[in-house]
Amino acid sequence: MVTRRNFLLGASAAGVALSAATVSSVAMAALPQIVSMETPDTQPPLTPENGRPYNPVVTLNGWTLPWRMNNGVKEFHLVAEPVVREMAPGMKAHLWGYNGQSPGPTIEVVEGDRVRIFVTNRLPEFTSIHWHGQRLPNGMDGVKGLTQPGINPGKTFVYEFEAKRPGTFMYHPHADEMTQMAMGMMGFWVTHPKDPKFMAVDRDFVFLLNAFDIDPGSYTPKITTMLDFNLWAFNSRVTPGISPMVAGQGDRVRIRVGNLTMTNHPMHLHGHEFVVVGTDGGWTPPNSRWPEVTADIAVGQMRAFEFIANEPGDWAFHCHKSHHTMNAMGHDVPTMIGVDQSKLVDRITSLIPDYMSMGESGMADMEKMEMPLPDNTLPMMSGQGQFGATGMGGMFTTVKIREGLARNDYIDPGDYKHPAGTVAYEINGKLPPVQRQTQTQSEDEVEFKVRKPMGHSGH
Ligand SMILES: [Cu+2]
Repeated sequence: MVTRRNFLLGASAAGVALSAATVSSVAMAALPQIVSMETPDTQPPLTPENGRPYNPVVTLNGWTLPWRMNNGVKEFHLVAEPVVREMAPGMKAHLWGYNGQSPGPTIEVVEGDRVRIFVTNRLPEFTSIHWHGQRLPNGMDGVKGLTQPGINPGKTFVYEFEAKRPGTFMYHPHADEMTQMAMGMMGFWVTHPKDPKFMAVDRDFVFLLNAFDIDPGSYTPKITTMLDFNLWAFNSRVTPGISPMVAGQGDRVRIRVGNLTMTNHPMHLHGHEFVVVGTDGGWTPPNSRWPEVTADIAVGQMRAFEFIANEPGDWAFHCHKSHHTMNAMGHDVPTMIGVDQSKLVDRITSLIPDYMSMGESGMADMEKMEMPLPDNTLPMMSGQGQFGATGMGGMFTTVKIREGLARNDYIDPGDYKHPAGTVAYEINGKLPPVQRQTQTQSEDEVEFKVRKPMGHSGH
């Protein structure tokens, strides 16, 4: 079992740094310790060692912030600061976040907890934190100018309120949002119900949807981009950098997702039906739930999906917008399907010897594109499965369901071993003749027009 103490001990080996506040005034010495995470790996659930009991969540490629109990108040310390986030092996982004990572740590409290959050600003400009979805005094809502002045660089503000409503929440700046959210400033918040048996599940995964526009070869997101992002992420990670969600066969699994991108994402689960048990406003009434395999999450919304992990296997879980399961390289390639490029290639290679044609039979060429990439970017379609390239990037991961997993076992079990005779296979045989249906219109009267709009704005 993972307790807070052995989590911290284990995690310090894995990269948690406990650092004293750099500001050495007497006032700062009274502030809670700053806990910082150095690795983008998924951390084990943080089982509470004080306060009321709850069933902790697992943050995909993230972690939960430890707190200090001070006269019955849970005290947290968030530090807004520039961070380096590995988005997938081979690509690092220079982002803004909290306590060493973007997104910041997940905050977990219990319904009715008194919560005090110290927010220190180490950014070059003012900030604030809005506690998205919470019931709280108006002056704690974090809207710069409207409910508080900005937190200037080097300053610390304190927010304090009672976590009144159980459910799924987010936090993010409400000061220069376009810059600060495009730079990765956001975090997850879960208020657990007073009764740990209420809505209890075996596995409870949480993550945010976010998006960045980072040119291949560069490190910093373009903050003026409004829709045309090129990296579609779960918790500032893209495939192949996103951890699988591991579950035991028969487990009740919850996946909570918050959307802080600038467009909607239809999230799709393979092999199982889920119900939406929670929204940003709380738990859904049981008689309002219906089974589905895809649920759209609009900008600013949270959804909690639940399903029984009945079917063992490696099941895809991804955004169903196919350009959201791609990475940065090759986003701007024109459609070349059906275009015979051979004559063109001959003429271009006489001018540019290294020229290579692409896309003549679809974009699958991109999967095996092994030409050198610029520094610090990811191929558009990567991801490897046991049968070869998956051609996936961006908002894609798997739910790995295995028989007989221990309750707290979140370690990637590797590729699913399919029982004999259960994998689609190639068959060799003579194709039967085509049976043509009678048509009222002759074929040469039918005019086909295939037109694709240029550009790809309006994601
Ligand atoms: Cu999407």
